[in-house]
Amino acid sequence: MLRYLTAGESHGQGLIAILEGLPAGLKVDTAKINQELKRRQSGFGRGKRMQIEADRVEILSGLKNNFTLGSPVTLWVKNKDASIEKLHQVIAARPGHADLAGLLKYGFSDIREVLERASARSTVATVAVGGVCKIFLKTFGIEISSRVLTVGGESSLLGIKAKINAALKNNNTVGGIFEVSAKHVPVGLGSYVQADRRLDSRLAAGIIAIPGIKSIEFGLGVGFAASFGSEVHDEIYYRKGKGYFRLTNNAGGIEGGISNGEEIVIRACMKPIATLMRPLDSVNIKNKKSAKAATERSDTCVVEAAGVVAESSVAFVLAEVFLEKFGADCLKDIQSNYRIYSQRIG
Ligand code: EPS
Repeated sequence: MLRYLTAGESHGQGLIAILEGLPAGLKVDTAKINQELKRRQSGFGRGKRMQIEADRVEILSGLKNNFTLGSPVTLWVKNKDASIEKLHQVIAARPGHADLAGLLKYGFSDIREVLERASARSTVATVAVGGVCKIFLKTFGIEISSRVLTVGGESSLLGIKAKINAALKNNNTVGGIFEVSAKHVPVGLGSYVQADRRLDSRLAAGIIAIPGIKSIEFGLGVGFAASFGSEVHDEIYYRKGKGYFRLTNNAGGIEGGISNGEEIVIRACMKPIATLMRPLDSVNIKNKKSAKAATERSDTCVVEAAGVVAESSVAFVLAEVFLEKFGADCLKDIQSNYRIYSQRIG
């Protein structure tokens, strides 16, 4: 079983993840994980915190001479801004953030106690975990990427930049849609036999857990709702040497909760960041009088970064189902199981 836990506050000492269940014998290059962390920090519309931090991972356990031991891998990313004890109180909840529900749920008297962990800074740990999973998947030729499709309804690069600039100028924020795809995923990962074994349900759970994600679709997605069956199902062909193949991929690489050998294609919507420098109406939690929501240093647009985080969520789930199918202790055993399976299915 592949699993992980993360910990850390936005302005605490740093972010940590313990990833357990990787096979022994995998070479882990930390430079590759750092590349992913850097990608997460990038993108047009990122805020000032990204100029302060230069996220870099340190691996504290689970490796010897850069090879996994099969023991838990501890990933540590230090925060440069670790000012948690000195930061001011927050007393007017931001609409759209975890602030109010979190405050009431945990019985706090300062919204700061909520936002420190609810912050999307926690996705540093998600991306560190995803970075390791990507290294594992690459061993089998599986590659995951993402791209921004729209921001504020605009799809051209110029339109997207203009939208983000307008948001920046007006102290506003803007969301959008990104697409994640996974190439060379073998047929047969996940299963229809139980709800929690379906590949699409597991991928959806991973992506919707990223702060700010409001919708998700696979392949043609909502487009299925406007079509006849004959127009949208991916017809099946076979050619000797090539095996089974399709000419279309409306299913987005998953049928019946199982990967079907085509590219996995997922799109998700990231809402505009809830921290607005032109704050919305809220309530002072001390005296219950109307107040403008708290303002904090934040980002204008994080759709590109959210795509990078989603790649990590996809990488984790694909590594998890891959290990379930092909074994989990020793990389060489997994490689040999994978070879035998590939020969069987042709
Ligand atoms: C983030 C770090 C945060 C925010 C952002 C994500 O840094 P700070 O709050 O110190 O400026 O930029 O947080 C949020 C979007 C949020 O809702 O809390 C990061 O590292 O991704």
